[in-house]
Amino acid sequence: MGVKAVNSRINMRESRYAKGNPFRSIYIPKDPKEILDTAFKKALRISPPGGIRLNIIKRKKSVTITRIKTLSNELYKRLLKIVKSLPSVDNIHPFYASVMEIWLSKDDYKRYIAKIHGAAKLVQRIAEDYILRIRSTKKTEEIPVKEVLDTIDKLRIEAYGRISSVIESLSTELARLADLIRKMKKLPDYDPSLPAIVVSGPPNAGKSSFVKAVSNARVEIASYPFTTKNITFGHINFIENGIIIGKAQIADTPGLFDRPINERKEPELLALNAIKYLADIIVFLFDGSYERVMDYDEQIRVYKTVREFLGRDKPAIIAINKVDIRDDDLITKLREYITKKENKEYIEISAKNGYNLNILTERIRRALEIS
Ligand SMILES: Nc1nc2c(ncn2[C@@H]2O[C@H](COP(=O)(O)OP(=O)(O)O)[C@@H](O)[C@H]2O)c(=O)[nH]1
Ligand SMILES: [Mg+2]
Repeated sequence: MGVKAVNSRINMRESRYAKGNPFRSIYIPKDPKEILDTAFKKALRISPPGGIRLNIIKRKKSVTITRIKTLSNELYKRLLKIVKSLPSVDNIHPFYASVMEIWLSKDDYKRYIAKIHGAAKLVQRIAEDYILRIRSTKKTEEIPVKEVLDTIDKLRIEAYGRISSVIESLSTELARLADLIRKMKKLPDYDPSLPAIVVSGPPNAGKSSFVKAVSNARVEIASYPFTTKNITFGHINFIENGIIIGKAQIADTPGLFDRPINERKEPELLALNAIKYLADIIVFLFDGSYERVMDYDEQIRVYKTVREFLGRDKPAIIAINKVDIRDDDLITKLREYITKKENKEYIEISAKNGYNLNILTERIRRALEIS
């Protein structure tokens, strides 16, 4: 609608971190069988060399050696690809690194990767060893052809067996990594070059409704708590006189309950990590309605937790939502607390009917120093 950006790099900043979720395009087979099957298929496609000049032993040696080589090369390549595809936890944005630790410690993550790498090298060593042994089988006066062929078969079966068990020994590591990747992929693509607003508050306070109202985020809204289990990003353009003067990303987060950290569920831990590591500012929504799921005291304690995770140097913008179905007693108490105890201003909004949302976005813009 006649809106244009004066400069596509408005309020963008440098970052040492890449844009997006570092686990986005990773695939880890969760079962070693998958890796073995593909490699064996390739190896078994090798057919014995033709030609009548090679004797039966040479033919058997040749095909067996090529199969073992192919098998180990395929496995090596596949395992190394897995190792290389996994980001180094020390180089990814701290948000992703700390969320990862909800499910898998950094040490285990590193150990698993090292074990896969070790397995790749071990497979190659086993293959080389057996290839040498197969090469040195010979027919002699005492050893008839049949026996040589049997030895080659025996060595081949042994090599396949040892190689397979190396791969199978990775079952725990692969399963845990695959599971981790599946969970990590659900995280949003954070853009470190843009400021981030994190919307937080108790369950059912209208966080998703607010994010949906002010951004392009596709979020889920429902009339019961726990709808939002994940973090979703939307983007906001700040517009003045028909011109985009700034951009930000805004995160919808799961609601927080009033309980100690060790009793918090995964969605809450995600929310707290977003507050701690992604937020440049937060918008805290109190639920000021008679339909609230949390009473005054609990809401205040949730607010205090959020403040603690945000750190003192970052601003929190406070709003009381659902004033269209307001509980006056509750709102009076909240107002007392916010203005007297916290010495802060707040704004009454309705995410549902849009009341005061423009003023709230204006406050966000000022807090982000976009002008
Ligand atoms: N009356 C009223 N209902 C609202 C308002 N904001 C959200 N809701 C409703 O409250 C419920 C929870 O909203 P949601 O945005 O999912 O809350 P969240 O759990 O904080 O993300 C939904 O039924 C919304 O339609 C509001 O300002 N006024
Ligand atoms: Mg929600």
